[in-house]
Amino acid sequence: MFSAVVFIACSDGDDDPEGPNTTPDSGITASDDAGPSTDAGETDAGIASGDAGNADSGVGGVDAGVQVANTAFLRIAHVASTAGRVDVYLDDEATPRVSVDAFAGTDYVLAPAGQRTIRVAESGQPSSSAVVTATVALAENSSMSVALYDDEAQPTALILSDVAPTASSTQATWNVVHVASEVGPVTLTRIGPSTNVPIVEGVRLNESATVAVDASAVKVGIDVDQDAEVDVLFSVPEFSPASAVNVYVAVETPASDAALSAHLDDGTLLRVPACRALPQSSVVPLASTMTSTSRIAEFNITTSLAEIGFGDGSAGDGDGLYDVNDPSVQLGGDVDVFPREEQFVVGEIAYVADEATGCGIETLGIETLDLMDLWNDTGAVTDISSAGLDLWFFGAPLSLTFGALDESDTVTFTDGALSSIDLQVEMVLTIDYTFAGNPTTYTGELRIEGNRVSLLMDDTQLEVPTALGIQPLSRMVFALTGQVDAVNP
Ligand SMILES: [Ca+2]
Ligand SMILES: [Ca+2]
Ligand SMILES: [Ca+2]
Ligand SMILES: [Ca+2]
Repeated sequence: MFSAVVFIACSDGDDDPEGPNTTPDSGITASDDAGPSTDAGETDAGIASGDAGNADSGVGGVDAGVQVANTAFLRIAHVASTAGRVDVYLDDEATPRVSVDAFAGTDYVLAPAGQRTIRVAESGQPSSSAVVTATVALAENSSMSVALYDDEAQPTALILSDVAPTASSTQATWNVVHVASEVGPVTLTRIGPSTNVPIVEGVRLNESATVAVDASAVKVGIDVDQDAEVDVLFSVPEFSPASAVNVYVAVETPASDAALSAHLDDGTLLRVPACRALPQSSVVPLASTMTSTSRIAEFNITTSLAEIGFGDGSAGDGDGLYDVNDPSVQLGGDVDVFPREEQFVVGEIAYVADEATGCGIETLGIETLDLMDLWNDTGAVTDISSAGLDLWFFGAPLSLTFGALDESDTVTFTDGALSSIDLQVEMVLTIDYTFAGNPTTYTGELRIEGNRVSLLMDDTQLEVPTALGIQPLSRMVFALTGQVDAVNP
């Protein structure tokens, strides 16, 4: 259903209030006739003393519905990007009733019922410098909102009657208000999870429509050009059940896509940013910044340790080999185990984004994992050097391999930005110390949690065959950790 808007203010700075004769049908005018109490005594009584507490914060406002004779309730929603903080004056009062920042709202303040003039001036300016002037007929006990919005780069006011919430344990009442100047009728649709459901259809500029919507967080699409295709998506958070919320569809200057702001019943104005499109590419580079204490160690056959921070950090520096029992002692010559030092390239993952909207929290399966930059045996430079491991392990046939992905390996986007990678695959180091087909395998894992990457192994093998005979044991440790640069947790 549609509720008519009361009055659109002039934005020309004209102090002469224009009559509310542009109102198509308000239901307010009639009430106004019954509430003629505009005499000075009532205007002042009990009102002035209450404003100071409300003036700056919007907290400490009054609850609409608490009936005070000859009084109405008024609040401000400021979604005009062309105005900063403003003072809002009533009639000829020298002190502003309330002050409010751009993209903020106020709780209700009391105002005397009757025909009132509202003047909006830049913060600190007198009412005579008002940039917006509007008249409003305040019926006794009515609850009204003054919405400041941009109209052709000028702040303008729309005054509307607030709706009462419907009692519901699961739904909130949305009053969708179109204040996006130069935008035609808008249609709001609830997106998914399984089907899309219209919320309001064809709401025109300066009109509003009231509807009950699930109070839980919902994805909302707005069609701004009447082609039945959603143009902008929003992730609207949970509202309190049985609350009434003014949902403003506005545009900011310079022109942006439609923006949503929700004026909650506690006076808070909640900005709901538009969702971002996911990157065109569904490939995420795993380039990671590793900690300098990341290390690989073998405790028994080679008793050797290599650590990224060892050496002078220059290209080709020796990260090993040091005595695993006394790292101050270098065993033999320099071995460059980590040619890229802390700046690992690792590889990349790819995901399928077909169903993603870039709105809210979305988790997508990882389809492929490519770790060719972490280690490979082609002779190319990799994060862990194949040549370095060969030098370390006697030139024995050696490989570092990784297991397959499964359905629990995912990427998570929060409003279209990569916020987490959750990935775990097996990591196996195979070394044939006999050069004759008797491989020893050590097992660990590659794990990414959020933005933290780790290569972890602590595996002890017994009776290890080597070219010099059976060794009783070999303990292999990988302890490499870092952060994946592409993830913003
Ligand atoms: Ca469209
Ligand atoms: Ca180093
Ligand atoms: Ca190095
Ligand atoms: Ca896995």
